[in-house]
Order: sequence, then structure tokens, then C-alpha cells
Amino acid sequence: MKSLAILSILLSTARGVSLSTRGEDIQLFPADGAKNVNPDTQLKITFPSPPTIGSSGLIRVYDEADNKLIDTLNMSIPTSPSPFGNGSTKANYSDTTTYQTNIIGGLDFYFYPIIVRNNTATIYLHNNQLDYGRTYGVTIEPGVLKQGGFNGFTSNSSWTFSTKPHGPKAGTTDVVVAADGSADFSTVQGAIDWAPLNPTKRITIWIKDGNYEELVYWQYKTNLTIRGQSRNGTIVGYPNNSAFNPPNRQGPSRRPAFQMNGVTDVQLSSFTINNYYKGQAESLLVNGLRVVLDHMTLNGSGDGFTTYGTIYITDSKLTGDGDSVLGYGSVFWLRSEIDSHSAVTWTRTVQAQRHGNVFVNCTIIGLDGNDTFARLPDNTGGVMPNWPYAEVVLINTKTAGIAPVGWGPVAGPPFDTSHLHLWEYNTMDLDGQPVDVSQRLNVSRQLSLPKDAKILAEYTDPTYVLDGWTPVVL
Ligand SMILES: *[C@@H]1O[C@H](CO)[C@@H](O)[C@H](O)[C@H]1NC(C)=O
Ligand SMILES: *[C@@H]1O[C@H](CO)[C@@H](O)[C@H](O)[C@H]1NC(C)=O
Ligand SMILES: *[C@@H]1O[C@H](CO)[C@@H](O)[C@H](O)[C@H]1NC(C)=O
Ligand SMILES: *[C@@H]1O[C@H](CO)[C@@H](O)[C@H](O)[C@H]1NC(C)=O
Ligand SMILES: *[C@@H]1O[C@H](CO)[C@@H](O)[C@H](O)[C@H]1NC(C)=O
Ligand SMILES: *[C@@H]1O[C@H](CO)[C@@H](O)[C@H](O)[C@H]1NC(C)=O
Ligand SMILES: *[C@@H]1O[C@H](CO)[C@@H](O)[C@H](O)[C@H]1NC(C)=O
Ligand SMILES: *[C@@H]1O[C@H](CO)[C@@H](O)[C@H](O)[C@H]1NC(C)=O
Ligand SMILES: *[C@@H]1O[C@H](CO)[C@@H](O)[C@H](O)[C@H]1NC(C)=O
Ligand SMILES: *[C@@H]1O[C@H](CO)[C@@H](O)[C@H](O)[C@H]1NC(C)=O
Ligand SMILES: *[C@@H]1O[C@H](CO)[C@@H](O)[C@H](O)[C@H]1NC(C)=O
Ligand SMILES: CC(=O)N[C@H]1CO[C@H](CO)[C@@H](O)[C@@H]1O
Repeated sequence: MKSLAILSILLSTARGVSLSTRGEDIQLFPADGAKNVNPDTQLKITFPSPPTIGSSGLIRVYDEADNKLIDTLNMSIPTSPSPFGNGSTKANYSDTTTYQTNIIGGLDFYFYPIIVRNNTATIYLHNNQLDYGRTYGVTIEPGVLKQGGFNGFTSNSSWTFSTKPHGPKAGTTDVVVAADGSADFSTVQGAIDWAPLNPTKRITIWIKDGNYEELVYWQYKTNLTIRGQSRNGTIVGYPNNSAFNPPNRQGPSRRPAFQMNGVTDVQLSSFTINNYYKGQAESLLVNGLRVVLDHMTLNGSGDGFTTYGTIYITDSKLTGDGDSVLGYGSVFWLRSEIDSHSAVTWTRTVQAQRHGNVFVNCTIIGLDGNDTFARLPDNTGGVMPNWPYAEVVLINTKTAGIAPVGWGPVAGPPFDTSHLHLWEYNTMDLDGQPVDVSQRLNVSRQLSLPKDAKILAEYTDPTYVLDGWTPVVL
């Protein structure tokens, strides 16, 4: 039996190890001595009451075979220029401070080395440091976590575990993620990192119900489906926003909880993505071609969902705090709901792209009672032209909480509004009764039959909206 500095009794249980310290228990995950652990595991310590996170001390992971230091988390390093996500949202390029940094899917992000939820401290090692077929020992210096008599693990043999001998076999197309470590991967990112770039057979990542608090990012992968066990039960999320992860000098946005960049032929189905921060904080950012979202729940704040490329969304729900769809993409929405404060979308269609956000048989709820479908504000103090080709088309939309003006503000330096497509056909209240559109913004337009039959036929066809792609929901 291994010795634990702080412990008088060691009790093994099936799922963890109960460690009695001054009459209090802590539980370790993976359990001390656990075998067949996934290398993407998080480390969890559950206390009798919530621990506090210290501002100094090291967490270190050693390879037991050769005592090689594999990973270090240094709690003296500040998390981010805005560790609570409430500071400046602008990049400060003269700031040379080192912050807690993790490379996720090839991009650097600021991250929390420890997150406490309820009584559990989850320790996030740097991604992709652990390997298959190894035994690791974890040390935690006093002061890293404070609760009761907990004094860390100063011996590198106090908390050890062994990883699986190997990962999924070559040629595997379906893998399962389970937060409790019982499947192929323990994190969504771990499974995505494993997925090959250009598989000739579609890869499906199945996520078992559970709470996956992790920042997810990947780029350039194709032919990939990510499917939750159940839409409400499979929850992936992270507290992140443009203050916590301000823009980098170059490269993609870093503020979403879940982001895919430069992907093709990807489908997300039946799970929930949350961003737990307010501000400019996407739940999801999609930059991709032929991306399907099906039975998804997205919960973000400002710019709650940002789009680039071609996206087909069906039977899904987005909740956001304003500009809830930041829309650069061509997106066909079917039977989906958006609940939003302020403007539901800021759509930035450019002329060459032809199509923006087209909603068919959707529901749009303004959460303040006076919100608008879309706005085109002056974002640059008159420096930049507005988005004169912005397209937002609502066909058979049920609404509540939308101001009588419906659209706007459309602002900025005067521009030719004749190319705007702020169009509605048959907008209804939640009971299906027509709404009064007499006070709509003058640059918006009501479509009607028979005059607009051709437009309506075109805009109810996803292939027309999505640049010739006919989406198939797998
Ligand atoms: C780990 O502990 C063993 C036994 O106390 C010791 O021999 C070894 O040097 C330690 N390794 C490290 C890296 O601290
Ligand atoms: C931990 O970070 C602090 C602050 O940056 C630094 O002074 C210290 O040297 C670091 N410790 C180790 C072991 O790297
Ligand atoms: C951000 O939140 C922290 C913790 O609540 C608080 O101490 C700090 O004053 C806040 N900063 C700003 C700029 O509001
Ligand atoms: C940017 O960072 C530098 C160095 O930390 C600091 O002196 C300066 O006040 C920061 N500027 C802003 C606008 O926060
Ligand atoms: C924290 O505890 C509450 C109340 O028991 C529970 O509803 C919630 O799911 C827990 N949160 C996490 C992240 O486990
Ligand atoms: C993607 O997977 C499907 C089905 O497994 C396969 O038919 C198709 O050829 C693959 N696509 C590419 C581009 O390899
Ligand atoms: C999922 O959660 C939503 C919102 O909390 C609720 O309205 C819905 O009934 C739930 N669905 C299921 C199948 O539990
Ligand atoms: C979305 O997330 C916020 C912040 O965590 C939370 O307050 C809100 O209840 C969530 N909304 C939904 C619809 O889940
Ligand atoms: C939208 O709903 C109407 C009425 O239920 C239905 O006839 C139509 O086929 C639906 N449109 C699409 C694209 O599914
Ligand atoms: C819209 O309603 C919100 C909440 O009731 C209120 O704070 C805001 O001033 C209103 N805005 C307008 C333009 O009426
Ligand atoms: C819409 O109304 C505004 C003033 O409310 C006016 O300046 C503008 O010229 C009008 N645009 C069109 C296309 O009628
Ligand atoms: C809004 C929110 O959930 N904020 C949390 C983000 O995560 C940090 C780190 O765990 C918490 O301290 C915040 O409360």
C-alpha cells in the first residue's frame, strides 16, 4: 500500500479512493493505482466541501519508469489578462506577461489549470502530454488547493495511475467519449485530436451523457460526425470570451467555447454547447464548408454563434445576449429557435457570397420584448462602409418579443440600401396568427404571393441558399 503524507487510512472503492484525513474524505480520479486510464484524462479531487485554488505551488506529473518530468502546472502564473472574463476585450500587444497557456487543436489558448465546481477540483494538464502504456505519478505542492487538512501530495508515488496500453486500432471509424473514463476517450478534444484529417470513411465520435467542461478547438478536419447521447444530457462547455482570450496577433478568434476552423463535411448532433461567460462569448464558431448542426442546443452570450462558410441547421436552439448570430456564413435554418436579447443577428453577407441567414419554419423570440431580427450598426465611427449586401430572410417565422419596427438599427455613413435583403414572408405570433408589420423598418421588405413566388421557391430550397450543396442529415 502506498503511503500518503496526509492520510491515516486508505480505503479503496470501485470508482475512486477515499482518503481519510482528520475525519474528512477526499476522492481521487483516476483512483490511485488505476489502470487503463485514457491519456486525455482530467485529474479530479473531490473534497467534503469546496476547496479554494491557491496562487502558488506546482502540480507535476512524472513518468514512473524513468522519473522524467512530463508536465508542470505552475499556479504562480496568472491565468489570463482577464481571469474573470470581465476586463478589456481588446488585445494588448505590449503585454509580455506569461499567462497559463495550453495548445488546443494546434492553437494557443489561455486556460484554467484548475476549475472548482461544487466540491470537485478538476486539474487540466496541458493537452497531449500523457501517452499510452505508461505509469504516471502526480505531485501537488501544499497551497495549490486548500481545504481542511489537505496538504497536497509531496511524494511522487502518492497518486499514480497507468494509461491504456494503446489507443483505438488503425482503421477505427467510431469512438466513444465518456467523462467517467469508461470509453475510448475521456474528453471531446481528446477524441477530436485522434480523428484523422482526411479519412476515406466518415469518423463518428459518440459522446456519452455527462458534463464536459473543456475548451474545444480543431481545424482542417473532414468527414467527421460528433454525436451526443442525448441533447440535454451531453453538455460541452467552457467559460471563455474575448476578455479571457483576447485576439491574437494573427489567426482565428480565440473566444468561443467550441470552435472548428477550416473544416469540411462535419456534422454535430444532439448535444448542448455552453459558454459560461458573458460578453463576446460564442458557444460555437463554425468556419467550414458543408457543416450540419442537427438537434443541437447552443447557449452563448454576445455573438453567441458565429458563422463562416456553408451551414445547414435543423431542429436546433440558440440562446444569446445580442448579435446572437454573428453571420459571415451562408446558413439555412430549418425548424429551429433563437431566443435573443437585443438584435438577433448582425449578418455580414458580402456580395460574392450571395446568401446570408435564411430561416424557414423557425421561431424567433426577443427576450426583452422589443428586440429586432437584425441590425447593421456603425461599428467603426463612419470609417468602414456598412454591409450593403446583408441578407436575412424569414419565411414562416413564429415570433414574440420583437419590436414593431422589426429590423435595425441600420446605421453608419449613408449607403445604397437597395441590395439589402431584410425580407419576411408570413411572420406569425406564437399561435400562428399574422403579426402587424405596418411599422417595419423602411429598408426591410414583406414578400407576398403570387408576386414573390419565385423568390419563395428559391429561398425554401437549401441547395439554392447553400451555394449548390444539398445537405443530408446523417
Ligand atoms: C520519486 O520518488 C522516488 C522515491 O522516493 C525517488 O527515488 C525519485 O527520485 C523521485 N523522483 C522524482 C522525479 O522526484
Ligand atoms: C512559477 O512561475 C513563477 C511566476 O512566473 C516563476 O517565478 C517560477 O520560477 C515558476 N516556477 C517554476 C518551477 O517554473
Ligand atoms: C472582475 O471580476 C473580479 C471578480 O469578481 C473583480 O474583483 C474585478 O474587480 C472585476 N474587474 C472588472 C474590470 O470589473
Ligand atoms: C498593456 O500591457 C502593458 C504591459 O503589461 C501595460 O503596461 C499597459 O497598461 C497595458 N495597456 C492596457 C491598455 O491595458
Ligand atoms: C453541483 O451541485 C448541484 C446541486 O447538487 C448540481 O445540480 C450540479 O449539477 C453540480 N454541478 C456539477 C458541475 O457537478
Ligand atoms: C467520407 O466518408 C464517406 C462514408 O464513410 C465516404 O463515402 C466518403 O468517400 C468520404 N469522403 C471523402 C472525401 O473521403
Ligand atoms: C431539455 O431541456 C429543455 C430546457 O431545459 C426542456 O425544455 C426540455 O423539455 C428538455 N428535454 C428533454 C427531452 O428532457
Ligand atoms: C445559458 O448559460 C447561462 C450562463 O451560464 C445560464 O445562466 C443560462 O441559464 C443558460 N441558458 C440556457 C437556455 O441553458
Ligand atoms: C414549412 O412548414 C410548412 C407548413 O407546415 C410545410 O408545408 C413546409 O414543407 C415546411 N418547409 C420546409 C422547407 O420544410
Ligand atoms: C427594450 O427593453 C429593455 C428591457 O425592457 C429596455 O431596457 C430597453 O431600454 C428597451 N429598448 C428600447 C429601444 O425600447
Ligand atoms: C428610410 O428612412 C430613413 C429615415 O428614417 C431615410 O433617411 C431613408 O432615406 C429611408 N430609406 C429608404 C430606402 O426609403
Ligand atoms: C460565469 C462563470 O461561470 N464564471 C466562472 C468561470 O470559470 C471560473 C474558473 O473556474 C470561475 O471562477 C468563474 O466563476
